[in-house]
Formats: sequence, C-alpha cells, structure tokens
Amino acid sequence: MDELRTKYLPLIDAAQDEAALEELRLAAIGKKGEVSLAMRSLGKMSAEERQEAGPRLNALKDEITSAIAAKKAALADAALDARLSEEWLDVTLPGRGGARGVAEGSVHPVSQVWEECTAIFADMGFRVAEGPQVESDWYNFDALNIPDHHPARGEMDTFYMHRADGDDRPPHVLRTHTSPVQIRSMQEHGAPLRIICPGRVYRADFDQTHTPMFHQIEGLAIGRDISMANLKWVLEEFFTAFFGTKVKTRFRASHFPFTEPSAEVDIQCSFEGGTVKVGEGDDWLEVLGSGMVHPDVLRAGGIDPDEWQGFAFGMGIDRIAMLKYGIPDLRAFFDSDLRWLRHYGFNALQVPTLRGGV
Ligand code: 2U9
Repeated sequence: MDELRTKYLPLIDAAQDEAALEELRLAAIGKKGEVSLAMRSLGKMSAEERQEAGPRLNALKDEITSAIAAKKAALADAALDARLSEEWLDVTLPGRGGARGVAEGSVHPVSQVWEECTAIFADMGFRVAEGPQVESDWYNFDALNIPDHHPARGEMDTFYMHRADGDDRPPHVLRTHTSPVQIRSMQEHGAPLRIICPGRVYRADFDQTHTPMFHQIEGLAIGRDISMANLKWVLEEFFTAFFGTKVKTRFRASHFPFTEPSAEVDIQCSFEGGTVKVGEGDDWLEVLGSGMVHPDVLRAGGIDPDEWQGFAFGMGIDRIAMLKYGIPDLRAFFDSDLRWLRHYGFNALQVPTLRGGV
C-alpha cells in the first residue's frame, strides 16, 4: 500500500490535463485498478490480516480519489486564469469613431414613437399592457366579433402557424392587431379599465405602405358612462401632445366588427409643397380607427355590457412616426441600414417625457 501511495500521489500531482488524470484514476481505482485489485485480494487474507488491511486500503482509495478531485479543480482554475489573462479588455479605453469620439448607437424611430405614445397616454391614466405575438384564432378573431367568413381571416391577410398532420386543433396565428391583449386584460382585470397596447403585429401584405410586420398601438377605456366625447377628447389631447401643436380631428362614420358605432379619424394637415404639415391647412389625413366597444366584445372579455361601456382605437406606430418625422418609405424601417438608422435615429439619452416635450 505504501508503494501504491508513493507511486500514484506524485503522478496525480504532475498530471497536465484531465485526460491524464482520468487514466490515472482508471489505473489506480478503476475496476481493474491496482488499488481495486488489492482490495479483491482481501478475500484471501486471514480475518485478523483483513481487519488491518481493509481500512488502510479504503483510506488509500479515498486519499487517491480526493487527490484526483483536487487536481481536477486545480487544472480547471488554471485554465480559467489562462483565459482571463489573455481575453482581457480595457474598458477604460475611449470609444471609436462617432461625433464626440464615441461610436454612439441610436434609437429606432419606432422605439422613439412607442415611448412618446406611452408617455402621453400614461399622463392620461392609461396603463401599458402587452401580450403574446403568437395568438389563438379565438383571441385574434372570435373574441373581436370577427365572423368565420370575414376576409381578415384569409391567408391573404393572416399568417397561420399550421399544425402538424393529424393535429386538427385550429392553428395559431401571428396576431394581426394588438386587440387580443385587450381581451386578455379585460379577462384579467375586469372593469373599469384604461390601457394602451403597443406591439408588433403581422399581416400578409407587402407594398409601398404595408410591411408584413409593423407596429400598432391600440387603446381601450372602459367605465360606467364613457362616451364618444371622451374618445374625441383623448385623441385630440394625444395628437396635440404628439405633434406639439393643436391638432383638429375629424370623425367619419365607419364600420369595424369590434366597435359600434365606429369612426375613422382624420387629422388636419396641409400637403403644400409636397410635404405633409400637421395641424394646419384644409386637408385631412386618416390616422386611426376607433369606436365604442361592441357589446359582444365586452362579453368576450367577461364584462357585462349592461353595466359597462367603453371606447377603443387603433393606429399604426410606424405610420405616425413617418408623419411626425417626415420619413418617406415604410420598408426602410426594417432594412437595418445603419446609414438610415443614423439619419433617422434618436439619441438614447433623450428619453421622451411630457415635460421635456415628446
Ligand atoms: C377591443 C375592442 C375594440 C381597436 C380598433 C381600429 C378601430 C382600427 C387599425 C388602424 C390602423 C389597425 O394599425 S392599423 O392597421 N385599427 O382601425 N382598431 S377600433 O378596437 C378594439 C380593440 C380591442 C377589445
């Protein structure tokens, strides 16, 4: 046993890597290891010899086991130290490039406008609600009173996540609006409720003014005596804060399955000189849809329409960003072109607040 100890402990200490260690472990205490074979010879010894040799062999086995474990940990620490010493970075070095010697990132116009909208509506008591982008067809269509045959359910408009063969549950969809979030919020919080739901939405559409993914913000206010007058005021307050000037709105009767009555809302603008100027002139530009929430939709959200009522609206974030910041092409929003981002992007330190002027 002393020979085994003086043989193996120095070898373990001198091992250069885990493979060498594993070989030593097998040679010493593996099934065919020298210590294991010695333990098997215990059976041929007399009772008093075994009394003496047994515990010493076990102690030797433990000693070798712990020596191997300690060496393994030491090798791992050494490997980490080696990595830390060569993969270091001096974070105090100045940044490269950029205006003030620092390469600065920029906030995408969609993110900027998303934050501006959130700040403005938060000031009017709206909480932000978010929800899943992959939705069941019930939350995306049925709960919104969109009938089975409605064209919006067609594959021309909606991206379906088809099921595996044999799985005949209805397929999920990429949500086509953030309205499902409002159904979920009604179910979860009940009334009264005042939320806005900004988020990514998807439609199978692609041209100069439509992209397969775009951003929407919808609002919902439910109370005991909420009216279209409240809706008009909220929207006029929003647009005035958002565009930084008094904006007149025009409500035009319209129809959506989820609101009754429904109204499309235009804002006053002028198209003189080929650019759009909001808040002046004799022209009108449609920017959103709205209406009083349909009773069946309140019911889908678990809210009693004989007790509660409310308004809702929806608008495209990308679209009002283009309007406000004079960005010509919607498709460029999604090209991740650094030149475009640098030109139209915002300074991350200018977080939009009402006081600061959104
Ligand atoms: C619930 C009840 C009603 C949200 C509404 C519109 C009208 C609308 C479009 C504008 C441009 C979507 O971004 S867009 O393409 N939206 O016209 N949205 S009313 O009505 C709701 C939402 C949720 C529970």
